Amino acid sequence: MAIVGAGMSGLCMAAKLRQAGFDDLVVHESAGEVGGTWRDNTYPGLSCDVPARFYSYSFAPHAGWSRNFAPGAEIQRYFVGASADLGLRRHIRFDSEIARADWDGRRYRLRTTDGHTDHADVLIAATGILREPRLPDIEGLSSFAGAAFHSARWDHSVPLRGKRIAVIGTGSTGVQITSALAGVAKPLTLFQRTAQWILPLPQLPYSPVSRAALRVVPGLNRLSYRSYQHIMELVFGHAAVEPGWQRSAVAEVCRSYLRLAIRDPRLRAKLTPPDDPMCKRLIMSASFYPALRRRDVHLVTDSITRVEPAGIRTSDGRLHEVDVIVLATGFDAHAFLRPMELVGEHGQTLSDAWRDGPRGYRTVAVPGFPNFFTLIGPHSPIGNHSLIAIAETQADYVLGWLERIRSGSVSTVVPTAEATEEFNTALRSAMPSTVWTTGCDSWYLGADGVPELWPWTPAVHRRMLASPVLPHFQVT
Ligand code: NA7
Repeated sequence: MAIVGAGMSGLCMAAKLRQAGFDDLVVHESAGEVGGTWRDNTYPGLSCDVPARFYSYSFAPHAGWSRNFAPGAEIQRYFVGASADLGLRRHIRFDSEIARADWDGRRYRLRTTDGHTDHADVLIAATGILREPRLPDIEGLSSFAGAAFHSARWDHSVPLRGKRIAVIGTGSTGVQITSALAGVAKPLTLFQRTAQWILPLPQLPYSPVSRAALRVVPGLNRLSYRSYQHIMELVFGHAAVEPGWQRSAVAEVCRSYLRLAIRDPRLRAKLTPPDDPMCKRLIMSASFYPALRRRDVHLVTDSITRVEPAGIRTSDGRLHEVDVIVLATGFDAHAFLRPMELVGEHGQTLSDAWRDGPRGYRTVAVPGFPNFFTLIGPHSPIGNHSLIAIAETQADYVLGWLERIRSGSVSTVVPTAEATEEFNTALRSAMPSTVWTTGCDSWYLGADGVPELWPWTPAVHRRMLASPVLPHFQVT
């Protein structure tokens, strides 16, 4: 078995395989360490917007989280620790980037970017979604005389204290960076193209006593995980996909918070989003609005016309002179697997199969590509849910097929085009009830404007992946 990627989902799959007694597995990781996006993102203020007690593997609880929303560096340490504690590191081939995988009728022939070859009976893509930084197409960016870098490629050699810093982008990343650098930068200028709704969830430290209690009584950790899961599913799981009290409540909290936290009507007008709360991914922060109230933090809403050696020129003709430009402009969330090329039955490439956008069978498989599975694949339930919980559901499902392959009852398995079409039709017809179609642009939307998300609750995802529906597959 070959797993591509040793980020959160690749480690999850490897751990489940090891627990089930599979030993013949290799995890190909293009970088030199595990962790995926948590390894790559090291920007100031980075933390996860899903509660830490829920954003961890259910099979590897961690009592040591310092806060309710864990800092990025702690999460990265957790993955490195888990990869060692679960005995996964000997299965990981670091600096091994798969360039191509060809199905030869029986198995996949893998080729790495440095020319090595390998074979796998089963190929599992765990390549993540927020991997490829999206650089803005702003004229003159390369002419800037100071330091400019994407948030996921933070240049730690650049001094920040007392510098004039520009942050472009107001997604979760831009908001976290702004909150962290307010008071450090002199001044910090935030360039906002579209205002975003903010849910004021504060960062709260866990006391040493509560951490010790969870260490001594592991049941408390499980209880905590389940409680967070229940609350997240009850509120956000429903709010995003169907109108109801959950959606109204989240919207009301966001609107009231803006009203109460920003008293200056001009600033409030600038910060009022044109769309409904949660249409774009909801931002959790209790420190962003306070940061914007500072005199040394400026919010610019005039659009950027170009970058010049001295700074950023906006449409009102003003030049904002800065020393550092941070591009918090997000990721190409649709580059599933790419640039790796996958070749399936009859020489069909995945690029061809996905010419009109990534489509899969119930988030885990693709017709025409036998013995190939995806974790956090197309239309996975992302919303504001824990992707770890989603990956675990998918890994358990894949494991079910691998048990069949191990027992000899199955040698190849591939979903039928009909079942995949039927699933995608149902998915599309459920989309209008979701909040993502209420009129905004975001990384959730595919090239055709349809959200590439799961339009039902996470519980429906679990039910759909509880066990394989055999007529949906071609099996030999
Ligand atoms: P996001 O959420 O995709 O946000 C990107 C931000 O960058 C967003 O505010 C964009 O404005 C802005 N942007 C993008 N291109 C430009 C240009 N050319 N000019 C000005 N502003 C621009 O990425 P994040 O990294 O913050 O978060 C990604 C996910 O990581 C997040 O959802 C969590 O799941 C964790 P726009 O709104 O498009 O007008």
